[in-house]
Amino acid sequence: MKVFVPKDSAAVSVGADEVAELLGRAGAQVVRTGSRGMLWLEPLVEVETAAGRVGYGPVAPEDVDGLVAAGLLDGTADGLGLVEELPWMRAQQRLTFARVGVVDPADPDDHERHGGLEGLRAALAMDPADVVTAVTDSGLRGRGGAGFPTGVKWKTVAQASSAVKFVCCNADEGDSGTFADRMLLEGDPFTLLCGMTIAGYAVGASEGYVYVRSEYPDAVAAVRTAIVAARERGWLGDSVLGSGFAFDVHVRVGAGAYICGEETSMLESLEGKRGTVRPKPPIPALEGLFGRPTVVNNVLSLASVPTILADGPQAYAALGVGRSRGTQVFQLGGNVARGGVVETAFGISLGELVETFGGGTLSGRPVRAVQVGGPLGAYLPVEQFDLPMDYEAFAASGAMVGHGGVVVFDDTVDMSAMARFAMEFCAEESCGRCTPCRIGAVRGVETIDRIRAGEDREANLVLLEDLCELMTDGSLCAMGGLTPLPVRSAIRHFGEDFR
Ligand code: FMN
Repeated sequence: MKVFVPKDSAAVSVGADEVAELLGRAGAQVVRTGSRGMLWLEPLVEVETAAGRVGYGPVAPEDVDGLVAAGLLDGTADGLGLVEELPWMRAQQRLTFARVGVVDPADPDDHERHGGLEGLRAALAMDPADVVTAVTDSGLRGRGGAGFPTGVKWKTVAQASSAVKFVCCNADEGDSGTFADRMLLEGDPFTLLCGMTIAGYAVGASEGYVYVRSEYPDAVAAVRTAIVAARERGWLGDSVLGSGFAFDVHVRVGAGAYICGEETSMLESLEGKRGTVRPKPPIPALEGLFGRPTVVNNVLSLASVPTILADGPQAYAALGVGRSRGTQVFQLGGNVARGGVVETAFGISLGELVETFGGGTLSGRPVRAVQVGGPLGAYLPVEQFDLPMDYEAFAASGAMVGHGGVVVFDDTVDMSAMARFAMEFCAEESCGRCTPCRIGAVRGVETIDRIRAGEDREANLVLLEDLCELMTDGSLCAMGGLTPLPVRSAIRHFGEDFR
């Protein structure tokens, strides 16, 4: 009987490799997969049975002998039951993550058996312009943070006249509390390659780059392995799936700068230069990598495209609310009882994510604040838990959905310290190209320090608000432009921590 053990680095960090080895020695046919995203259950071992996969977790190395003696290898030992039936899984709509935790990410046959090529096949049978239209009709918006409509971006690149165009996948994933890109790269890299190939076909590009942060060595290895296998299969190369369309993908590894996730810095870095922000215009869609028209999309945006092409844009667009269509892969982290990945249609409330899926705090203390959208996202109090996960609803509340990271804090958090951290982070990570970000963040730390020390508090709060306004309006990119979001939200919702 097949036994599945994640090779995902989150699972490995809590002993999955040892568990896999011990199960192998006990006679199991071990298949290494990605993680289902129920991180509190890792290492989660799954056993194939006639009824489906039965789960056991978390399994520590010292648990293996006992579980095997109790019947784990044929799924009869007492465990969690069928993994697909667990409430956490049943309540989700896994489209982008459909195969993550299910397939062996290094095995192209497994990918194909699980329907992984359907989207690419469908796209190659269409006119490239129709592929762009399908992505537009799906309502897909960039999952990297800004939520820009993917179809509009692709149309701009498709209509640009150039013999050379590129598709660049942004896998820098620098936002604190986000890990869905990594889990997709490690757990289902062929889906990303298919998404990039579809993008290339749609816009007329023949080369793609995946820009991965250096902190993700396992993801880098997984994508490289998948590229080699895809080339051998003819899924990449001179004639993708025999269509005559040529496309290849390369991996480039970053060097640890948060700003290199900003798309123009990423392009500079890809060109071998120091990652600093380029002024826009020109936009990357017209003058991107090496000055050529370039699609820059996040991992999750590109990895959502195959399912859109396979099932049709209407099926995707049928999910969600308002202008936030389809599903988002939310990531629960911080002080949360059940951390992990929740892929669900837009419109779920923040409270459902934190309480129903997350189970409240890990510490057991009351939730006080939640930061949504990475280090540049707003802090929200529990009074805002009925806010739907929707780009527009969040913007109207002075917050942002961003890359879908949700970081939970209990009532021991000092929000003036978190506001200070936002400015400190910006000062540390600013590329230095523009003054509001480079100098403003340093002045922001100093001002918050004075407020925290009780020096001229009211005057310094006014000064801080002035500084936030200047950074928002005057920064070259969203690094300095969004840093005021966590600062202002902390003051607005948790003003008592500044007094
Ligand atoms: N987008 C990402 O996909 N990954 C990142 O790590 C990332 N980091 C960013 C960091 C900063 C400071 C800023 C301002 C933006 C960042 N972005 C990141 C957003 C990108 O600039 C860009 O909007 C995105 O890659 C476009 O792809 P999408 O439309 O598919 O979201």
